[in-house]
Amino acid sequence: MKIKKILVDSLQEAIELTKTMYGDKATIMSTKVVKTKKWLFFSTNKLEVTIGIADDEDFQSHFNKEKELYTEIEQIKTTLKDVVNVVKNVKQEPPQQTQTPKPQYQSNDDFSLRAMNLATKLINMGVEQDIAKKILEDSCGFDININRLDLKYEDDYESLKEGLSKNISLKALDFSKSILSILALVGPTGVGKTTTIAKLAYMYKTQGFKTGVITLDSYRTGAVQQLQSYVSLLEIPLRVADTPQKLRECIGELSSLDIIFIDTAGRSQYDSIRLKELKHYLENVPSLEIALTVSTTTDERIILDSAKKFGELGIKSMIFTKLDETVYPGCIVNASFKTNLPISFLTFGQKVPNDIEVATYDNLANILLRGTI
Ligand SMILES: Nc1nc2c(ncn2[C@@H]2O[C@H](COP(=O)(O)OP(=O)(O)OP(=O)(O)O)[C@@H](O)[C@H]2O)c(=O)[nH]1
Ligand SMILES: [Mg+2]
Repeated sequence: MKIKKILVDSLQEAIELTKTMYGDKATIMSTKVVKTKKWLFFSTNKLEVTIGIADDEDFQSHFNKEKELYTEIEQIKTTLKDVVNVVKNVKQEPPQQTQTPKPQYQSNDDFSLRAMNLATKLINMGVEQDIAKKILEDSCGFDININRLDLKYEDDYESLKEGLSKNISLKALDFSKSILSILALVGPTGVGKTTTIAKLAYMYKTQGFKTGVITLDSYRTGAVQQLQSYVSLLEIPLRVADTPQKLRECIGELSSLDIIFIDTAGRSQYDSIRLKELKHYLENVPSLEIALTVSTTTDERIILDSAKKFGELGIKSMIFTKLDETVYPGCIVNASFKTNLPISFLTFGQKVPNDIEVATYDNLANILLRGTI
């Protein structure tokens, strides 16, 4: 912008002059009264007017800026229209299905609240979600009043028993007082085979069966003495067999009994040579039933591996020990469900002969609901 100063007599003159000289580009910026010498000592008052004259570029850039502003406003208008359209379309579209999968037991959709509480208890006890769901479905019936699956009975205990009975099988060993039965316990080391044999021999003795024990664990230091101390206390005959042939002889010696329990040395499920050796002992033994003994304190994957490897011996049921030492008895249900092997006995302490029970849906439901038999 250029600045010019002019002297005029009045503001009116200044306005007219400015317009004539510079046109619309000029504006009066300020005025002030000044004295001018006219002749010798005479002076007159004049109005000094400061005029601002805009450059062409100023106009151009001003014009350009305005133009840009208008373009920007137009763009904003278009964007707003688009946004309004999108919002309208969203409103018209049917509500989209949520992608988040429904948590299995946190929805009221399928099960009643108390049914879901039961599922939560099972899961907290270590039962796998899918297995818990299966058991729950069988513990429930459809209640038309609430339009949901609800527990079949008033209390969760009875309902759970029903659910368990549909999914887990039990093996009640039908020992007879007229025919000789033989039960061998096999399994990994230290799971409680010997202790359980002593408990079993006594339990059936008190039920009127004539019981005896044969141990194949002759080489481990103290193994025979351990069993001897139990059976002599219980007045039960004990034999030691260190070869398959000797085993047959021992069975012959005890053939007048009703039940013979065979204790085996613990061996790793991954030691195929020792498993074969054991198989050699047990094959062709008449009326033989083999039970896999596993501890509930063992990792479930190891229990499943044991079931697979000892399965080659022809196991027919599972005995779960050391229930007193776990807070996750759900592994019993998981293992039995996955292997399809029935459960025969449960042990829950070191005391011989007391801490053992025949597996029932009652004691399983108790363990799962109350954590104790
Ligand atoms: N807490 C608890 N301990 C048990 C139970 N059953 C056995 N035990 C203990 O587990 C330990 C091992 O028991 P054993 O009967 O010797 O085990 P095993 O399977 O015969 O062992 P190996 O012959 O070495 O393979 C002992 O200290 C037993 O008292 C049970 O139900 N609960
Ligand atoms: Mg033993």
